[in-house]
Amino acid sequence: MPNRREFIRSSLLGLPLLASDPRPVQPASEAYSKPLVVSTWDSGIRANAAAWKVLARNGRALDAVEQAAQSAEDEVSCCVGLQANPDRDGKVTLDASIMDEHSNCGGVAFVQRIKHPISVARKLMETSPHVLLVGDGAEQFAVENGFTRERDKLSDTARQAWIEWLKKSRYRPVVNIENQKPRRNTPVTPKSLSNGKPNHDTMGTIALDRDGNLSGACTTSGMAFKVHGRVGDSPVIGAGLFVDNEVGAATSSGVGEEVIRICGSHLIIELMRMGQSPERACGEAIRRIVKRDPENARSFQVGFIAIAKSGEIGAFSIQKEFTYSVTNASTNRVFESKSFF
Ligand code: SD4
Repeated sequence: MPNRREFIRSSLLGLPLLASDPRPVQPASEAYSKPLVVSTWDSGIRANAAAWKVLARNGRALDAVEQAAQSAEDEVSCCVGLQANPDRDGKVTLDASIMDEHSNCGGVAFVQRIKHPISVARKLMETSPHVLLVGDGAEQFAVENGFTRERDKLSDTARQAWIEWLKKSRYRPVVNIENQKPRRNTPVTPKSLSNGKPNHDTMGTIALDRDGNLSGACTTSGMAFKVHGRVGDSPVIGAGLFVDNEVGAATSSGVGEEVIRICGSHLIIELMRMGQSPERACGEAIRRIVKRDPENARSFQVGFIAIAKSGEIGAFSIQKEFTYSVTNASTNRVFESKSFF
């Protein structure tokens, strides 16, 4: 079992982080020591590794979450970024947002051919008076700021998936998720999950750094085969991402329209401000979504994760099998959240 120093060293060297550590697991409702990073899904464990390189050197949570999002955007086998599934017209369109400990925030939506929308969002946040740019304007802003326009080309896997989808051309959100069957409230080893091809489209990452500051980032290709021009929750501050440095940080994955309707991430932070635990607040947000349309709620997934200023974390989803990854100096685990159904 690696000790803390080995763990940090292996992380810094970019080695695979621990996978099957048999230590008893801290329940999600307990506070984790800082620095700490939590990402959506089991592929979040790789995003966390990128974030950890920053956090382990006492870096800023903002830099850590940007690194996590960039690593997801880079990953060829991932479902985020330019290699992801396209919309129904065969175009990959990306959304991203970022928020720091001072409530600075930035988002870009409906961006094509830009590899790191998360960094365009950060650039927007840091250099302009605006918080959200879309489409051509966002791309123009990116190019003016030194980002390269990539080739307009689908990955082979995405092209195959799109061709398959065109046979029926029916838009229906896929409920889950990554092909794995973790037991409820037990840790899941990333190794045991890696055979499954992920079919989620979003990486949300929230972090608490050694100084006690919170930040978050959310990056997505959006729902696969969506209508051209559709934008989900991920670039919308308060929906797919929200950070309040006095309270906590929250982010989401799943059907963005449902998250936008309840201003999900903002709602969670406000419930936490009123004293609810991160898990309870995530659960309340999920209940509001389900309550609006209980019958339909069985057919789609939404999952939230949250970190409190204290280091307590929580998650909740509509359906089973929403997983999230937690990394700090003593933990590097994937958990399955509690779920409504
Ligand atoms: C969206 N929330 O665009 C994103 C999609 C997602 O796993 O999370 N997929 O609505």
